[in-house]
Order: sequence, then structure tokens, then C-alpha cells
Amino acid sequence: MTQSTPAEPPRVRVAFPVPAPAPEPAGRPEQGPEARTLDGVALVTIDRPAVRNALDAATIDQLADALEALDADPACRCIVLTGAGERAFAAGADIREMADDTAAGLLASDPFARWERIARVRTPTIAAVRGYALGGGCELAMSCDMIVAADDAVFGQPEVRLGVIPGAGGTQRLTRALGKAKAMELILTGRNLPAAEAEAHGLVSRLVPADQVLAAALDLAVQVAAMPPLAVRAAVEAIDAAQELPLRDGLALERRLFYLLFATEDQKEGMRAFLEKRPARWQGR
Ligand code: CO8
Repeated sequence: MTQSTPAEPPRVRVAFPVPAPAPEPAGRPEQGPEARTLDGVALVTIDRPAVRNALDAATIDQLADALEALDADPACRCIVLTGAGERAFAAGADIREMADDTAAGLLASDPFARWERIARVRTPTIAAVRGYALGGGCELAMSCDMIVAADDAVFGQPEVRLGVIPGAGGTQRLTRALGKAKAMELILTGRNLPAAEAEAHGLVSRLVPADQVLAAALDLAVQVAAMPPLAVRAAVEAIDAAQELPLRDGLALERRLFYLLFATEDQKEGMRAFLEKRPARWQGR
């Protein structure tokens, strides 16, 4: 008789919709727990805390699958990405898995291709970073649209200490975020960047006490999810283009997107609602 091996636990957990936090005891009127969710917000958690959420190939595959599925769901308006446990967002690529790779093997299998699937997600993404975001973990956080950092967060690209360089965007995204001088110093020495310094250099959107990082990221996600989704996606596209295009081309793209939004019902509704002094009701079309 053959015995089936137990299925491995998933490396990535998805909650959509996200249950709302319990109301304050003296707060809002009581509702059934099933009634309250954070509208349009998904929470994706990398769940390998024993290895500081190290990103092996299976984890990245599962992450890309989860993010693509949420991206295809029009009900999902904003995604928060975090790491399980209190020690790390993600401590980088899985060094155990990577140690015996060969150049020929990497060229043939192109493992970074799966990382590109994550960067292509168009739904706004927010990294909620607690603890270490190193190497591929820092690159993953930077490929999100925003980073909310705990005051115990530590960012860094320590790959040089392993005899390599960042390979999933670190040399490009860190340089664009911090400028050449700081990126050179960090990548050439592998020095970690504490949260306060990361905020001072513009890497993170918000810096909050460690135990509030997830709540703060979800709060930010609720605010984004409440905005008209076509305008939000257009804004993300235009801001991302600022990282890649010469100013003239970026301005031209912005102008075309601006004009295009006048083809949406949400533009009509948004401006009419302002003039009628009432809240807008977004349709996403
Ligand atoms: N890969 C594999 N295992 C890891 C990793 C990692 N990146 N990080 C931590 N672990 C494991 C440790 O081996 C240890 O396992 P065990 O309990 O079996 O010994 C466990 O996690 C706990 O680690 P520590 O005891 O070291 O925990 P600490 O809290 O003391 O320290 C640190 C946490 C500072 C994060 C430390 O573990 C560390 O320095 N980790 C390595 C960080 C690093 O160098 N990251 C860069 C990796 S290279 C990279 O990311 C290239 C990106 C390109 C993508 C490649 C795609 C194929």
C-alpha cells in the first residue's frame, strides 16, 4: 500500500475581503462579525516565519499566482502584502535553495521571470514591513506601490556579502528611490538601512510604531480602495512612468491619461457630486 505524503502547507495566505478589526468596546453599534469587512481590500501574507519568510521559488510562484488572481478580480481595489511573524517582511531569496545554482542553470530557467509577474500587477499594492526586508525582500517591498514601515523595519541589499549583487531590481529601484550616492553606499557595503533613515530618504510612505504597521497599511488601503479605481490605476501608471520615461514622454502620457478619464462615468459622477455637495458613488467604469 502506498502512503501519500502530506501536502505541504501553503507558503502564501490570502484574505479577501479582509475582516475589519473589532470595534472599540464603547464604539460603534454592535454588528454581526460577518457584516464587517474592509471594502475592496485584500491581505496577502508570506508565511515562512521560521526562515524569516525567505523567498524560495515556490513562495514566489504562489505569491505571483495570488496577486494575479486578485488583480483579475474587479472587487479587489487594493492589496496589502506582509510577512508572517514579527521578525521579517522577507529576508531575501532563499539562500539554501540558491547556493548551488549555476550560471547556466539560471540562464536557462530565468528565475527572475516570476518576479516580473509581481511587478506587473496593476491593482495598487502596499507593503506592510515589520522587521527585515533584505535582498529579495527589499526588492519585493520596493516593487509594491507604497511601503508602510514599522519603526523596527530594516531595509537592505546585502547580496555583496554573499558574493553577488541584487538581482530582482535592487540596483535599479533602490537607486531611483534613494539616489546614486546612497544606493552605492548601501549596495557596495551591504549596510542595512533602519526604518527612520529609510523614511528620511523617501523609501517609505509612512513610518508607524511596530505593533500598528498592519493596521496602518490596511487603513491606507481602505482609503485607496474607496477612490475611483480607473483613476487610481491611471495615477499608478503615470507615477510608475516617472521612474522610466524622460520628462517629456512622462508628461505626454499623463496628459493622455487625464483626457482618457473624461470617457469614464466616474469622472462625470465625481465632478457632479462635488457640484451637488454630496459624496460620489463610484462605478469603476
Ligand atoms: N534564506 C534562507 N534561509 C534564511 C534566510 C534566507 N535569505 N534568512 C534567514 N534564514 C533562516 C536562517 O538560516 C535560520 O534558519 P535555521 O533556524 O534553520 O538556522 C532562520 O532563518 C533564522 O535566521 P537567523 O537565526 O539568522 O535569524 P536572525 O533573526 O538572527 O537574523 C537575518 C535574521 C538578519 C535576516 C539573517 O537571517 C540574515 O542575515 N539572513 C540573510 C539575509 C540575506 O543575505 N538576504 C539576501 C539573500 S540574496 C537575495 O535576496 C537575492 C535576491 C534575488 C532574488 C533571487 C531569486 C532566485
